[in-house]
Amino acid sequence: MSLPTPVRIYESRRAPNPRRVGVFLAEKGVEVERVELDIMSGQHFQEEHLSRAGTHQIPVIELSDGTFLSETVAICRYLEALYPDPNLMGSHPMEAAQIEMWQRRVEMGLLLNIAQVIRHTIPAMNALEHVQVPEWGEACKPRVEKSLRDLNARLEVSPFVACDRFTIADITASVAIGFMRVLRQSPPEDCVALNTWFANVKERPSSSA
Ligand SMILES: N[C@@H](CCC(=O)N[C@@H](CS)C(=O)NCC(=O)O)C(=O)O
Repeated sequence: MSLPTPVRIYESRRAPNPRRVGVFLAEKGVEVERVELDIMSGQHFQEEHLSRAGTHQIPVIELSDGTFLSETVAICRYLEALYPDPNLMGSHPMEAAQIEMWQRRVEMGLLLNIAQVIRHTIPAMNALEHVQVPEWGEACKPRVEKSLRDLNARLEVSPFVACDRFTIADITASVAIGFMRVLRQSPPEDCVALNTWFANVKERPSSSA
């Protein structure tokens, strides 16, 4: 069966979720046309974009049969099936479950909380959030710190986030930590394992995707 292949990705290069797909594609060695949407001016709320996948959010990927897919991990799962090497989501059921477990932990514990701090405490982000609750942004700050320390503890006993090799869990975690630049922050200096892992991940060619 020949499966439809990716034609273009609708994204905003500064946004973390499209970046996760960009890094995933780069790790696979696959090049896809990139269409930049200006989300700060609301381009993604226009009908032209909404009609693609039925959501304003990015990333959205367009396939050769005209199908549009949204949701970062759903997109990555399809790309993993199309381009199995290198494996980034697990090569047997237990490994796949463990990678998904860690991916989800860093997505919900780290990336989501960093995004909430950014979206609710930076006035310019009102363009996306529409109703900002600065107290909520402040409440998420200790959650970010806890997630960073939990991840550091994990990386003290494992070379990568989910297992002994680079996976989608490392992509989510490293993109999340990179996103902290918007807050002019980085992980605490005493998170040595985390900072060492992050420095190594930044050396990968996919990191500049
Ligand atoms: N569940 C979605 C979340 C995507 C998401 O939050 N995208 C952000 C960019 S990182 C977005 O579209 N922001 C624009 C907005 O919220 O209006 C996924 O994983 O793809």
